[in-house]
Amino acid sequence: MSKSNCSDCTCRLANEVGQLKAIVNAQSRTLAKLVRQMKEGCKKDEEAKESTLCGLNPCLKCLQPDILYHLGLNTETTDFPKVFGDVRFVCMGGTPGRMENFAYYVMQEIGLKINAATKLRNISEAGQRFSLFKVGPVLCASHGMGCPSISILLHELIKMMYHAKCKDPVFIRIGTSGGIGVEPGTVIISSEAIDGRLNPAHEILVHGASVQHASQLDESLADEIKMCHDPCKDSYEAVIGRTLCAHDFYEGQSRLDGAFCEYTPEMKKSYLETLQSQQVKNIEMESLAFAALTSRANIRGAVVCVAILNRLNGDQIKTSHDVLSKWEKRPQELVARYIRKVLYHNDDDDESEQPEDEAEAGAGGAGDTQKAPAEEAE
Ligand code: R2B
Ligand code: URA
Repeated sequence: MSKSNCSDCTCRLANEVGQLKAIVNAQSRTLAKLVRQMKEGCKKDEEAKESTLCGLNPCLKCLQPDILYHLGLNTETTDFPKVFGDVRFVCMGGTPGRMENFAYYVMQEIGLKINAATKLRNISEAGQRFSLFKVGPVLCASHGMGCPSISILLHELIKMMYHAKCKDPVFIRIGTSGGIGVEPGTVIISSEAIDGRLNPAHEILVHGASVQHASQLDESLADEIKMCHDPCKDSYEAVIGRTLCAHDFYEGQSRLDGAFCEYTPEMKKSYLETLQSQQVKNIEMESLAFAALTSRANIRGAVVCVAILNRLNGDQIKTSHDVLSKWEKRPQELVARYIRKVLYHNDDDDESEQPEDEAEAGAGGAGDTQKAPAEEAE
């Protein structure tokens, strides 16, 4: 055997030993946790009887089965508590591809692994509308564009949390936006969502009448995510500010480059300057529905978006694809750090769950990651 073959082989063996070590470590952590739970008289199982969501449709319990049509799932063919009962974070973003990448990224960041030959499965493939991936306690979903689209997804994800009896799930939207007076590439964590009239409410028409739902976001969650930004190490800024949610990309955001435009550049300038004077930091298209629906259900919610241009300087997005994809990772990075922190540093009972180093964090819940999407959601 040549020298280089031999060192390749040693290297592969060392890798495999490392991976096995990680799996054994993760299993002993899980075992220790289970023993602790048994000692506590299965208190956790008792607590898991209902979800913590509030204000939901009282008829939900009568729907047998409940069909989550756009997710391609129903309560008869999927055991929701078993498959989704451990979900603690629901992350959503515009496109299926971005959310699939985020699922792999978060998997690595929270130290989970799947077999190299296995792929994460899109659990919602049958619905043909949204993509949905599960990585241990993290669900990653794509929501499409605009409030009607994210609203359908949220109704079905909230029902999923209810049927699965999830406890205090945190919902986070990660996305892109147009900045107002901020350097492109800045990450904006929304303090609240407002509409084009600067009202903090999501208006829907029910039976032809206007119904307004408050669009507040969880302030402490915004602060916790902001704290995951390191101004010394991160090469970009992260700020907390108000987010204007428009129902359109062009006229609704006062662009001059849409197919139609019935206002002047001066009117646009004046509107955007008014927004800036009212601490609006960015414009996007989903935060109103996201904030309204999560807060109605008593779910802590946050919106974390990168600004891909400064709207005070123009309308068209001229930044290269490569730079845009680098910027799009910034909200993902902060949110993954937040999730990692909650999972490994906040649980007072969980010293043993902390990853000792990157390799050992690797196997925590690997089987879980593989099974939930690939097998249990069938
Ligand atoms: C941000 O980007 C999309 C429009 O390009 C929209 O979904 C949003 O909120
Ligand atoms: N998304 C928006 O909704 N607006 C922008 O200007 C950029 C991204």
